[in-house]
Amino acid sequence: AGVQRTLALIKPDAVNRAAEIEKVITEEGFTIVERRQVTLSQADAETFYAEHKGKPFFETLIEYMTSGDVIAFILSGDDAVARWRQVLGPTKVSVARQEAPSSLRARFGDPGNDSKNGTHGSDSLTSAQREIKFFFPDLTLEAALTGEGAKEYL
Ligand code: DAT
Ligand code: MG
Repeated sequence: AGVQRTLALIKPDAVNRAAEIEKVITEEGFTIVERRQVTLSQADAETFYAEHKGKPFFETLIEYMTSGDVIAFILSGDDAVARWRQVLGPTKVSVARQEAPSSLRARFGDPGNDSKNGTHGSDSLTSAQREIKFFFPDLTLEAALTGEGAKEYL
């Protein structure tokens, strides 16, 4: 897939363990291109997760994402989008603990709540571009690009 950029998040209740998570990021061979700690407003969180509006977990998710600061990263690396998703493990913490016990969601998610999985990663190059622009709107276009065929996604 070549070198790509993806958007990673440390969600509010995992921010106090950011150092451990950043260690995994670098040990897994990703380069941290940009890092920014922000508080999401209700509107920000609803925009970021717009695809999930109307789902039964939406309100819990928005409440969680606005309960404290998040840390956003642009990660760069070979096949970064898919590889970062692999490091995260399955969406649900309960499933991650069963199927991928060494994954970030198994290690840093809240086992009592499948919404509180502690970390995020873009699910495609298209999502990565949208999410990088969302968290880093001031970057130049070139700095926000992700993937060899990035222009196709603009
Ligand atoms: P992912 O974050 O793996 O891309 P997603 O986009 O389907 O997963 O959902 C976004 C977030 O919403 C997810 O990280 C946690 C929460 N969520 C998803 N499905 C859920 C469910 N069935 N129950 C509770 N929370 C859920
Ligand atoms: Mg998703």
